[in-house]
Amino acid sequence: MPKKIIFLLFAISVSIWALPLQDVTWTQGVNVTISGNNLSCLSSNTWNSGAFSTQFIAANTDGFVQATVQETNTHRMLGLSWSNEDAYWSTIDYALYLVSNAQIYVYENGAGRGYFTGYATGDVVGIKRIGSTVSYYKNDVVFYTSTVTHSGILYADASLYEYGSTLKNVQISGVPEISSLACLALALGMVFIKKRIF
Ligand SMILES: [Ca+2]
Repeated sequence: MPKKIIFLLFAISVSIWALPLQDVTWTQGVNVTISGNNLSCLSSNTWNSGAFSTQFIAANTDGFVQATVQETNTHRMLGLSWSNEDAYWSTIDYALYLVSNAQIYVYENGAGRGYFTGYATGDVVGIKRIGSTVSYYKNDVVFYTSTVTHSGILYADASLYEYGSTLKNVQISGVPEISSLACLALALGMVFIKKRIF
């Protein structure tokens, strides 16, 4: 294969897997108000409110989901899951649990991993996957690394408890998308190949 074609195919493959940070688009909302990338709970003191992201972190790809804390006196979980079983807290594969006493716990598929740190309004909290290792962070500082590895696709998953509890400005990284650069490379490649053949 000509070197130019190899280069173009390489450029296309790199561009298709660009991994920008983007706002989560929520779907499968249950008892929540969805406003942009924000969630607000409509249930009253029951774990029957949640939503799931349309985007996902690609398999074998580094990525994260994070939110900016608003209130410090409610219960809600933000996490990563490979599927959306329901809106309940215990079906989130990797859940960062913001508790009403301003403490952060971690739960994974319903199994408690413990208490790790406090939180305040304005903190950015999230879960990231590097390689196959999943860890939890606050303001870019990791406070717990999971012993359960995962290398497949992962979606943002959320569950909220009290009426009015929120998950704000939820963002995700590691999402595959075809960028404009990929489209340009693809167009140039098509022109180049056409000239070579015809
Ligand atoms: Ca769920």
